[in-house]
Amino acid sequence: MKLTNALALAAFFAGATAAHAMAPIVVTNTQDSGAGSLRAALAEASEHEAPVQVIIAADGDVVIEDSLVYSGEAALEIIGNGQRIRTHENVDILVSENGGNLRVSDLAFEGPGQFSILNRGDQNGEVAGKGIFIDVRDNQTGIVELDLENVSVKGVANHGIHVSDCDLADDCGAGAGGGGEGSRASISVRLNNVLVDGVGNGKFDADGLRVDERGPGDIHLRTFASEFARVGADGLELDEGQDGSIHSTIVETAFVDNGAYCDPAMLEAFMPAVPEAEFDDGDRQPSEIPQAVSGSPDDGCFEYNVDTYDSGAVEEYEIAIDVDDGIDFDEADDGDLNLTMINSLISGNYDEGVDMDEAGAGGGNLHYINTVAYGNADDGYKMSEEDGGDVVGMMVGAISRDNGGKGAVFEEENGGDVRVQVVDTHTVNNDDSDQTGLELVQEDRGEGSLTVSDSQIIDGIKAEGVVVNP
Ligand SMILES: [Ca+2]
Ligand SMILES: [Ca+2]
Ligand SMILES: [Ca+2]
Ligand SMILES: [Ca+2]
Repeated sequence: MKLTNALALAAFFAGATAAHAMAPIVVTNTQDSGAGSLRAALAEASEHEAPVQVIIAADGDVVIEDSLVYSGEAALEIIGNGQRIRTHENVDILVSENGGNLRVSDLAFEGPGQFSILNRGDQNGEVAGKGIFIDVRDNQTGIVELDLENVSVKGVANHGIHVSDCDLADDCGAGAGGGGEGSRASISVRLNNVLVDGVGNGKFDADGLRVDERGPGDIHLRTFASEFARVGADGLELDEGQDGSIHSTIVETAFVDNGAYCDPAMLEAFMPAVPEAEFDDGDRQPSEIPQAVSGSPDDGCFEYNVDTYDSGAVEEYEIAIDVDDGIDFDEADDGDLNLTMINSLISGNYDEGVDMDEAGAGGGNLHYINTVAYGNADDGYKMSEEDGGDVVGMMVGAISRDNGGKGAVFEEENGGDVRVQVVDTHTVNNDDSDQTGLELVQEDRGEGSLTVSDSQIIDGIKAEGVVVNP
């Protein structure tokens, strides 16, 4: 893999040099189509086999009726000057349909807005539109790159930004438990001063930024000075299935009020009187418990789980409304989950603030440095690891308060250790002050240690299989 990536990188930089030799394509008007339009520039760029720049020299909004599509495989850079690209139609706004790298600066992308579970974008034959979408080729190799600087994405029904290396398109699901196959390529996403606001409200499971990575290859993410707010599903979701890891660094980025598409206040009326129950063997048959919810504004919002005994009788069932997180990573199969957050805010999200799940070989490495999680409906920060691999965590100058779940959770199953250091950190009033500022769990083989210094864990520590060094 290393050699393959190095060769691909060399090829990319050789290509980048060629780009400077070729004159940029200049957009001279704000028309939807025709000579001098952005659409015409993308069509011309698609003909080139070398990387190409498109410069939007015209002032004013570009209002489009249909998606802007780049079909080249080479890198494309679109340079704006603060223009808005708007549409009243429920369509993808900008698409790189053959996996070409995309770099965009100084542009705003605005969908129709006004979407909600009562005004969906995925009904009556419509396909919910995305803001910026790269579709990776099945045979792609190297690193697929998306770079956005001074960009905003608002008002689309589906994902605000989506990079898909998964052949099931929008049906890939999460990393663990998800499906689909992918290319050998890795994915790199860099965001600098990017705002993703009010997207993903027209469809179930539509995120602010979504990366689906399958087959070999990693996800590399860097965000700086960015914000994900009022997204219908997760502010940021990375799904890394099969071989490969997640490497992420999130700096000065905010995740605020995400995850409310499946609005609990509205959907509560469709819930059964008893949403969960356990039974002795033989007490209840599957026909005698509440059935899956139907007839609601979006039945996909209800998670329905039934476990049965060998006899066929019901052991337990649970029905829950599927709200979403500020940040949600799923890393499955071989590879690690690496997250470093610095000077960042996670607040008011409808499920967890930070929800990390790692399965298969490989561990979780978490650094929360000067981060604040408050007012999230479930845990402030959660890391769950299973199968082989360790959980290594560090909180420095972190705050977790007033969350509906626990302040911070580090839990590990099967082989592997838990090692967490907490320094200069403050937790208070999480889960109604039920002694759950910090929860550490080390199960099965392995050891656990927690070191806490210069910290105020007002709502207490729960440790299972973990030695606490005050
Ligand atoms: Ca891949
Ligand atoms: Ca993996
Ligand atoms: Ca693991
Ligand atoms: Ca263990």
